[in-house]
Amino acid sequence: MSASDMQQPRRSGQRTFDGALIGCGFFARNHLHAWREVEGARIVALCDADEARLRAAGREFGIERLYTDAATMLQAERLDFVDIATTAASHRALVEMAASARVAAICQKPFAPTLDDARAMVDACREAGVSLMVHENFRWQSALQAAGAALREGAIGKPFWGRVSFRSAFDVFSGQPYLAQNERFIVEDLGIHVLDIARFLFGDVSRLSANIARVNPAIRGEDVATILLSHENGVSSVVDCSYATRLPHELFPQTLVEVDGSEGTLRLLADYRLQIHTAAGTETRDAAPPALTWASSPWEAIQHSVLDIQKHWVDCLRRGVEPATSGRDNLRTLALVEATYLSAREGRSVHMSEVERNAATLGERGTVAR
Ligand code: NAD
Ligand code: 89V
Repeated sequence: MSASDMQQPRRSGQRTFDGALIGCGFFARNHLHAWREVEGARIVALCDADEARLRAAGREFGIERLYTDAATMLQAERLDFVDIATTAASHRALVEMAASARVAAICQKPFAPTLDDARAMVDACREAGVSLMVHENFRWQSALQAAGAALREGAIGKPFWGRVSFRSAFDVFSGQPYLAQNERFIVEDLGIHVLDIARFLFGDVSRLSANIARVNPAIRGEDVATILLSHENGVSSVVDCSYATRLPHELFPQTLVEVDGSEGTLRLLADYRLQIHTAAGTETRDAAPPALTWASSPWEAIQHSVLDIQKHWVDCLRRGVEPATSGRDNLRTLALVEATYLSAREGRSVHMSEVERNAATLGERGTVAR
């Protein structure tokens, strides 16, 4: 079924879509603030298994229909969509529940713990005829959208090399303590955004090679990753991320970008300065996110991207088209995460066809590309 065949919401026209948010934890507050500013959608109900969190969110955002069980909520409410802001372990069950109720779904990243789960979620929504978007918001940051637009317009000619870099010593564990316990950390949680940006800027990947390491002894997973990507269009790029990098100017949560093209260079520099250099000269402009009344430092760029991806969702629901970061699209970003771990574990480069074909036995067998 194509995106345009997807079931249209129950009522059509310039109307308001009714949604429910599932998971009222650390990040969900950003979704709830943003929903208040998205024209054409409103959150009518909340769900969290933790009753205290649920009631606190209900009070703060003035939402009265509260549920501790998603199945009960889906039966009781007449919803156009659910916005799932729980951690990955619960995503498949919740998305499949929404699909069974023929309700469209937004699902936070990481989409799923495995590619097989993610595929099952995409299939369930396709079979139910409902839209599914992964809340992969980083590419929606204003500075990254500006960089992408400049490349598409040919500002530096044909790109041949790129780097997408996120290096920080920010204490991410204070807001998200579960990250310190995860066996997989930076690639699955943060690298997933940076890899998605590389796909957004340079297109899909045919092959990659990765090194990962743990520097911080107090956490379980890796906190440093360096990944060399060969894109299908011939671009070579480097994705690097670190939570072990102490800099004189802490940049969290900024992603820096370098692109070399046939006619010039593009740099997304610190503090959202977008620089384009060609034979005609050098232009540097401010690509910082517009201010939001509810933004809190240093999260402004991420918070603005939450607003923009949620606006995009409503626009796509209205038009009956597939979102840019649909479940289907995100399978390819998730495959890059899996390929990164496989490459690092086995010390070899990995063809994406190998990961995409052998999801069930990922890491156990496959073609070796040396
Ligand atoms: P959290 O643990 O603070 O909140 C999750 C909430 O979901 C909890 O209150 C929990 O009780 C609830 N929950 C879990 N399973 C449930 C279920 N089956 N039914 C109802 N409620 C359930 O987590 P968080 O830090 O807010 O992260 C949530 C997700 O958001 C994660 O997947 C994380 O990776 C993602 N995240 C994304 C960004 C971003 O920029 N896109 C930033 C931070 C976190
Ligand atoms: O996007 C995330 O999931 C977050 C953060 C941006 C802090 O890494 O964990």
